[in-house]
Amino acid sequence: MNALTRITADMPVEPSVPEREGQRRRYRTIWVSDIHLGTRGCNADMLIDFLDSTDSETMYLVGDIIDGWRLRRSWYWPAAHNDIVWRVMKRAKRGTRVVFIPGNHDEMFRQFTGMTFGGIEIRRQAIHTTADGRRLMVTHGDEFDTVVMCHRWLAFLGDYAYETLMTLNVGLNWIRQKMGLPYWSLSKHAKQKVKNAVEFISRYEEAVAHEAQSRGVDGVVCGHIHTAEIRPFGDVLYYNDGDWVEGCTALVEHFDGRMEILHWADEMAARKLAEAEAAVVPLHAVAA
Ligand SMILES: [Mn+2]
Repeated sequence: MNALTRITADMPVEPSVPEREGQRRRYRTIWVSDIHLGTRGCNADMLIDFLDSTDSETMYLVGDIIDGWRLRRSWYWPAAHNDIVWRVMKRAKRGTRVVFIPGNHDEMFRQFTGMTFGGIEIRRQAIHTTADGRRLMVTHGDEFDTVVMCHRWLAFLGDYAYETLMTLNVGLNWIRQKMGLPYWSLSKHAKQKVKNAVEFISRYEEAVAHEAQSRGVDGVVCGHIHTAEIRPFGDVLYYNDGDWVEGCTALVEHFDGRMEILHWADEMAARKLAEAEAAVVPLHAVAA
């Protein structure tokens, strides 16, 4: 029994958390990756909020959307994870072009390359043309682990320590939320402290950009290393849309071709602050 069959069998007609009403921010393109549905580390509530707040003409799911590796070990599929699948399928139904590029954790979908399921196109890679005419190669990016010749990252990612860190991250943020504090990524902070990880990231980015240059494209969009970035390497632009386990980020293209990384934890914190400020009754009103 594969994960795909099981997930579709469990799929409800309606999501457990209904879609939020109201105006959505519109973009030309949205890229998200490394959601890792099926793991406790996935920040599903934040992603649901993001999906309910935005819309786009095209949406790329840049791999590691469903964590098949983890699901095979133990089944973990809460209602919020269904809600995300439901929302993505709903987007496709409403007319967004949804392209799914499987990563290494959801490689079981790679066998369906070239097919379309529920309006979602499955591709191995894609070429995206921006509004200002630039050609970007879109790929998950796990193939560059070996190029970097540094299995440190895999060792780091596959590590028991990393998983423990992810679980701690969820617990810590649960407590922070109860205390009214915004989301803060423990794992992201830890990674910045590990010299090897920092070194790996920069070598990885360089390898990906080098490949893009040799293919004659103007830039590359990938995920995989859970580190959002927009960085030029020579004439090539390297874009990484980040992840929804640590950073909770998405890459977006505005209608004029301008690219931006959205940090959703910050966006949510700013919105909550604005709502709280709006709810405060001015002192003089109380005194009167
Ligand atoms: Mn990956």
